[in-house]
Amino acid sequence: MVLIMAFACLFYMQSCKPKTAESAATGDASKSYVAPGKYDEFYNIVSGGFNGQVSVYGIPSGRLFRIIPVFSQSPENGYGFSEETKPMLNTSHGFVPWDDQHHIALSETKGEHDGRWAFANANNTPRLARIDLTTFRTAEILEIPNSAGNHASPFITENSEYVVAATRFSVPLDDQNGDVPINSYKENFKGSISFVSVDPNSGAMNIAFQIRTPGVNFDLSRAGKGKSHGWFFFSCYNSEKANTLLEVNASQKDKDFVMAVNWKKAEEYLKAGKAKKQSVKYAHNVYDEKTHTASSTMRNEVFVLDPADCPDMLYLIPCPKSPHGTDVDPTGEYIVASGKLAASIPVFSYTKIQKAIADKAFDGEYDGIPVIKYEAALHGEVVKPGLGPLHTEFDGKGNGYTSMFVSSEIVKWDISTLQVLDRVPTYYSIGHLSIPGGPTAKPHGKYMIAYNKITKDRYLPTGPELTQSAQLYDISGEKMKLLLDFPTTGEPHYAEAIPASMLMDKQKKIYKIEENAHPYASKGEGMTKVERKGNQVHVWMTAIRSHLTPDNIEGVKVGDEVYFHVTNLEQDWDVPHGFAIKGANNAEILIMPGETQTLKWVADRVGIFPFYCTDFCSALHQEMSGYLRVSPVNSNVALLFSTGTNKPAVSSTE
Ligand code: RUQ
Ligand code: CUA
Repeated sequence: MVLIMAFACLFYMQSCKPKTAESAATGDASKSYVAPGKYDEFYNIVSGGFNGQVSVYGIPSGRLFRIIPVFSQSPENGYGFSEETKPMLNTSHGFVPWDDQHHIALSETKGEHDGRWAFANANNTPRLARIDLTTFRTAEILEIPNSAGNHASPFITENSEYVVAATRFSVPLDDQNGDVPINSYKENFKGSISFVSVDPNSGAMNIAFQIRTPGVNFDLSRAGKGKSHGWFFFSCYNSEKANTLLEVNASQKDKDFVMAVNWKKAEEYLKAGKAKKQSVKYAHNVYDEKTHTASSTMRNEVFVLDPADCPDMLYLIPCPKSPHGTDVDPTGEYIVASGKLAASIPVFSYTKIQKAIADKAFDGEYDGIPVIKYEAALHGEVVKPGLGPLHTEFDGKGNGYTSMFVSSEIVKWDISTLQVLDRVPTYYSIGHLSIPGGPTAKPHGKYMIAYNKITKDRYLPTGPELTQSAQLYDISGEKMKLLLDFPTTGEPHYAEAIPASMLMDKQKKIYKIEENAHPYASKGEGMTKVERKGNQVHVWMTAIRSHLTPDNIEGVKVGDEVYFHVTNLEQDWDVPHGFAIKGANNAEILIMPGETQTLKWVADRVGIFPFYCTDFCSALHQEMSGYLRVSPVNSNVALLFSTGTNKPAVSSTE
């Protein structure tokens, strides 16, 4: 054995050097290598943080496939800029073109990924979005009333019955006078948890009910599953109800709480008419795949359950030191709570929680809600796991993996014995981590991805702002192994990963032109035209390799609002056309095969304005262009349009 080792050392010198990060990574590079023309094993759907978008990477390669615009305008494809998609970003505060996106939840059936939708949160102006995983486009956005800082969301129940959102900041309720002294926090500020139902066929979201809670701050949470299906576990901090210098004042108490919500019970109370109707204002935005157009509707009421009217619906479990995340293991029995400042990780037992409730093993109340005795709910603690535990994912083989922000590492531990089994460094300051299927009842395992907060010295420097980054680990063996660093776009927070086989065969390739129900669609070049309605000029335009119809437009006058309704006539996969015109001060648009999109453009001066296709679509892409003539306000140039024919010349000074 010694001989073999010595031989191996001689042969592979670097594998016997002390394990630096570099050697660990290069040693396993082949495991993350996806050869040209080969597909990745997983889609990794990653939050974009302050870019308000969601991005999609391949695992194990770390290659970036797509940036899905969700809560921010996208210059890449005109989302939020085109007339059709602007309503997606409408809110009760008006048009909000940029938000902060932190968490992802993939739809589930029986606790397992079903590959239908991804849900995403907007943190700042509280909203939930649903992304269709056949188009990788945002299908729906729902604003959340009575919320401020929609950080604790979205979390999904076992059959996607609900996506759930809890408020980060407690505030006075939307229908109350909010003009109160900030130091009246304890009297006037309330928390809120929203249960948003998901239509099992269409995916349509609707706020089924809200639960009014004490004025704590909510953080990451999980639905129960398996035996704990019907329950929800929210981490909460600031049980001190501090309203200033939270870094000190919200860390006074030794323990905050995990709030256990019996949502099946809440449903019963709702049915029994216990909820009160509250008038509020929130936007509901839906993208219609047939008209290729979004609509925004303002809604004005929610149903609210008050725990005072609903006994046995809420319980609190003490949890050390400002918990940031609560995670439920694949069996649904163990609830792992991570206190940002705690020196251990408490693991609660669902069975024990139920017994404690039955035995009334309570330690008094907090705002009228029973507090279960810590020891009565506890399965045990992971002792000395590292510093700053944040989030835990599972491999389905009985192990938990917890990210440690302060000590920059991931710790693997055994759920039943609570023994630490392994630890690996992350570079640096890991926030979330993701194991494919990690939050489900059936993790796919194999890999683990770390999403880091600091990258200093890992990549070529790019001025004051460095790239954001993720790291890929192999978790198929007993020891975790670092395979790859890959940069990400935006700040990655939470992410989920799903097997490629669940999504790749059901991708939408084109929109059928005959199904295009856009009111300004031109389903053939013969339908193109230009029409004036007052100072609005509507251009019914088509795009097909390699010309735009019409490509000569005259008779537009200074001050006119010109609407280019461009229909892409292609019926082939991967042949979008773009449209841009000089001076456009919103954006360009990108139109998928069979789709119609509209760019609004205002004629601000006399002259000739070229327009062209912005997507290199064919050998004659550079020829895919045209001209628009703008005449003075009082000119009598008639509206003319054509492609391939020269109309008789008209002078504007006649
Ligand atoms: S949080 S780093 Cu925005 Cu998800 Cu825990
Ligand atoms: Cu169409 Cu370039």
